[in-house]
Amino acid sequence: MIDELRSIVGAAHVLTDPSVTESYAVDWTGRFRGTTPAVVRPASTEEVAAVVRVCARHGAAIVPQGGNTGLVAGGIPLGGEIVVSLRRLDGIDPESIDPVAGQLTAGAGATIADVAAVARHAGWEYGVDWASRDTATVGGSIATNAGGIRVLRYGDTRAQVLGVEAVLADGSVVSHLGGLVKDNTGYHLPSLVCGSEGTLALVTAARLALVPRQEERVVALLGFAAVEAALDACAFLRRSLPSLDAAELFFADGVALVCEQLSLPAPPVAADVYLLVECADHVDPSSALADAVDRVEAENAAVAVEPARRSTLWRYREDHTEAINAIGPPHKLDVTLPQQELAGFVRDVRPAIMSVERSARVWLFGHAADGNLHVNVTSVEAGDERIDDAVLRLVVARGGSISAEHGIGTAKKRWLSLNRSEAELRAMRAIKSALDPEGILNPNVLLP
Ligand code: 2HG
Ligand code: ZN
Repeated sequence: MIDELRSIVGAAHVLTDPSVTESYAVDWTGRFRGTTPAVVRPASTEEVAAVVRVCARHGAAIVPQGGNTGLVAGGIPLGGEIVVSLRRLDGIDPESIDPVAGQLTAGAGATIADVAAVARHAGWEYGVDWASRDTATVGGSIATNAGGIRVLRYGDTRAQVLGVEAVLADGSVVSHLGGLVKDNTGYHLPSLVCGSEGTLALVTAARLALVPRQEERVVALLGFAAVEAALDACAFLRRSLPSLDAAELFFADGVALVCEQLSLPAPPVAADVYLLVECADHVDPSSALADAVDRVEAENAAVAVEPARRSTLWRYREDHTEAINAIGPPHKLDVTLPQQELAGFVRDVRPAIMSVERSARVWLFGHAADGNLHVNVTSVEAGDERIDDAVLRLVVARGGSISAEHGIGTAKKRWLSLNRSEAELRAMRAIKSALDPEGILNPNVLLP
């Protein structure tokens, strides 16, 4: 089989040496490690289709992989699968850019930063963004229906995807890249593929909707004494600022860790609870933001307009993931709560974890306007699922979801039934077996 794969993509693009395949077989955090007989790196949709056909004929399971920035082990060969890396499909055809409609077609391997740069050049922007933008790929973002920092304004990845080209489990190709905004012709395969975590198809390209470019930006870091005050402020800013682009929540201990691990100076604002907000508009949003900030109960605030100063403030939030990983692979629990439950959850989650494992260190940060909290737990065994169990049950007891934006992967599939009824799981399994009857596409993720 390996020889057949070599004849499709070229010998140089079938990696079998374990010292080379290793980086494809371990997740970004280092918590999940698998093995693979081969990493295959096709460069076109036709090559992906041919690779899938060979794997299907041999009954070999496939794990599709993009930038390998996923946080739930959805792209790691934990069952010894073949890894199909889509990174070489990284083109954004200039011909595909429609500056009138505000759309482009990107290959699955193009990074989120690539899409953003091309969009900006065409006078538009890409509406989703998050810290791993330079590595995370379009294909991975569709597979996970990634969220990020601008969901409050533009929605998640699914909301940007007008069409996809994808290879199905039998090697056939579905391609719907016309970009019609209104196209009511039956089942919407792009929506189905979004969030399917590589279990239904391998996305090879996507038609993406862009959003108007907002030239003028301002960032404010606000400090609060309590999470309730920060969340009230967030709600007020959402109501009063149509230009609100991001609203991120984090805490003093996380900021101290970021400063320590990444050698940053202390932030200009000292507080127990932080809200970082960004506004973007065609006209300078600074005074609108300043007026609104005057009316919330912030203890103190720092404002940045210049790009370099804006990114300095953002680092206190965006560097959490890296700083936490620097002290050891964390358990990552990416959850959503109903807005009314978020403050109570923040209060309860730490004691709930400590009651399971007293050595645990708990780091909280997230996307305030989406009710999305990232609960990271360090100083516990990688395999100690009691931690995950305690957090996820608390989330569900408060009416929340066990995955907000990272997906289920293998890390959370044990708990999927906390959020999905037997009838829903049956429907999901029926879809899976209709599209992948032999179960070769990412067989170890999502469905328990
Ligand atoms: C973020 O919001 C990402 O920064 C990563 O979703 C979250 O590291 C995490 O747990
Ligand atoms: Zn996030």
